[in-house]
Amino acid sequence: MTDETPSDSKLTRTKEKWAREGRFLTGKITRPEDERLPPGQHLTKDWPVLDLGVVPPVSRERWRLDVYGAVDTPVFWTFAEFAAQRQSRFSSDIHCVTTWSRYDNEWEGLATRELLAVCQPREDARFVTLHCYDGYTTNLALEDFAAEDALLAHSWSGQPLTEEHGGPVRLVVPHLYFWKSAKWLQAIEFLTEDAPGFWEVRGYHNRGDPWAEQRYSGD
Ligand SMILES: Nc1nc2c(c(=O)[nH]1)N[C@H]1C(S)=C(S)[C@@H](COP(=O)(O)O)O[C@H]1N2
Ligand SMILES: [Mo]
Repeated sequence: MTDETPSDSKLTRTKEKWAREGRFLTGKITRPEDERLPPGQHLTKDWPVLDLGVVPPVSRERWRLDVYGAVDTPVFWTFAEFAAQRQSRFSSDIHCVTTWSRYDNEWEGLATRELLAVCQPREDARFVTLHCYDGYTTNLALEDFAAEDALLAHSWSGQPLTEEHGGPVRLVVPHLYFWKSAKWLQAIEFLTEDAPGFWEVRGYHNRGDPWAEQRYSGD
């Protein structure tokens, strides 16, 4: 451990530099329908850990989820209340902007579409910002958050999500680069205006579609 704050860490500075230099861009932007691996990615079988370097201590007992902002029904759940909602199991691929991809991840949790049915976003809600227990944030357009395979996951491969991978609960949005999949999820804020998050204000693309290689701002 050092006394550097996460936003001033070596990793953060290195990734900001990659964004400035356009590192890992292949220039390929079309997706052949039968290709599962996005351009510039390579497959890995293990599951790397990537975050700001601070694992916030939050047990299932202490975990809370706040859902607020431009919604008709704000939600404040304990883990037990969250787990009592209708559960889904989805299998999906992970694509990290640092070029690793991992196939066939088995997730279990609350589908974002189920959450939307509960909290009822207002007509003018267009974006969500995810707030995390480590201070990390990331933003999504409401349509991306509402993807049919997106979920708030508490388990992976039939086991509780480990703390290094974002337990008790993380977001999983499979069709976008993995930095959009917020670990240690604490709150979901619905917004009428977009509010770029931690990496989005540090040179990373606002949407992050791996198939269009939207790695950095301006790609
Ligand atoms: N709360 C939080 N969520 C986060 C991050 C983070 O630093 N803090 N890093 C993001 C990035 S850049 C990636 S690639 C993935 C990594 O998830 P993993 O460690 O489970 O592979 O988490 C994303 N979600
Ligand atoms: Mo990442």
